[in-house]
Amino acid sequence: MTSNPFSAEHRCALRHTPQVVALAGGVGGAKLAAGLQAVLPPGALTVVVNTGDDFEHWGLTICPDLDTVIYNLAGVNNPELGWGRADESFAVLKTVGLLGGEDWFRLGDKDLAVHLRRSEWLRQGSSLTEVTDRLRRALGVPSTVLPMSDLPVRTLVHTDEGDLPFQHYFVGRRCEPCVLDVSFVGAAEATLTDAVYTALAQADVVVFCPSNPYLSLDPILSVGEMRSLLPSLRAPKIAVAPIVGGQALKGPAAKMMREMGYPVSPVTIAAHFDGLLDGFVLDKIDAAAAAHVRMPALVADTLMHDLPSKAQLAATVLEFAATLWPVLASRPAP
Ligand code: FO1
Repeated sequence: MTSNPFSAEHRCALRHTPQVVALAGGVGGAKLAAGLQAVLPPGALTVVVNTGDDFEHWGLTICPDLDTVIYNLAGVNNPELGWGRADESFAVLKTVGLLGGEDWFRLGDKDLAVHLRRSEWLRQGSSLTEVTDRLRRALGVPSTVLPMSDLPVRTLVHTDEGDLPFQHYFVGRRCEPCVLDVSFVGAAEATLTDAVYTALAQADVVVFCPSNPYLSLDPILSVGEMRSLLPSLRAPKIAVAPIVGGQALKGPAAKMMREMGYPVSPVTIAAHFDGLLDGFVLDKIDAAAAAHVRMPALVADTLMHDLPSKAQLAATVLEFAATLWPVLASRPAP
């Protein structure tokens, strides 16, 4: 892997270690984050993570997307499931089930240790930002991982069967109910942390990872002044389409798009983030759609099946972003 993915020309233009911020949800976001970490110098990447999926379970605070990102960046993730840890056991889950407890959400034993420690630290008064930093350091992750807010924001899925808290829709009901809309409870009160604000203000590139736009990236955009801050940044903001060849890379994004009446196309994703992006990356299978994206678009191989392909996509996205630096350089600092 390279330690600086930018071309000599762009390295000279920058004159400092590049700072990259990635906005990410769970599986798809974590994959590209791992690729970005692989091609950037240590400490150059900050991942701002969706916490709309968080919930209280077994009396513990569970933060699935934060954990998925940390496990991927630490290389201890379960690549088959996309969530949880590799070489996991489920003895506690099985025993809780035998004792009549809730076992629909599959918490593994090693994973459970993370929830225990996080909940303990939160009870002692640490912020989610501080706790997340302790966890990523303990797992040897060189990148900064930040929750989108320290205040609770909870994704609520409005379906034809009523309103469902995110994990009840996603895991409990396996995304079966028809989605009418999505809202983020607590978003109006939530604020950006100093850490998120500073990372964005200092960023040279902001990447919208190929995460579900409605369930993973919209919660991040719902926090505080995020939507007004992004357009004021000098850093190019580049999204990678999570829809490839009419299908979602993972999860219910394509099904939700059909249910909400949108064409299942990367063009819909680009339009969804209209006004927030400076560039858009879509897969080569969707090359014909690039002409319908109303911003600079790059066609690339976006499938990430191993670390080299994650790193290759990361390098491609960063080099594309660097081509936009001269265009955006005249913007005033936020
Ligand atoms: N997803 C599932 O589909 N089933 C599970 O039982 C499950 C357990 C689980 C435990 C810890 C964790 O960090 C994630 C877990 N996930 C599970 C994924 C979770 O629902 C995520 O919120 C989604 O992957 C969306 O990003």
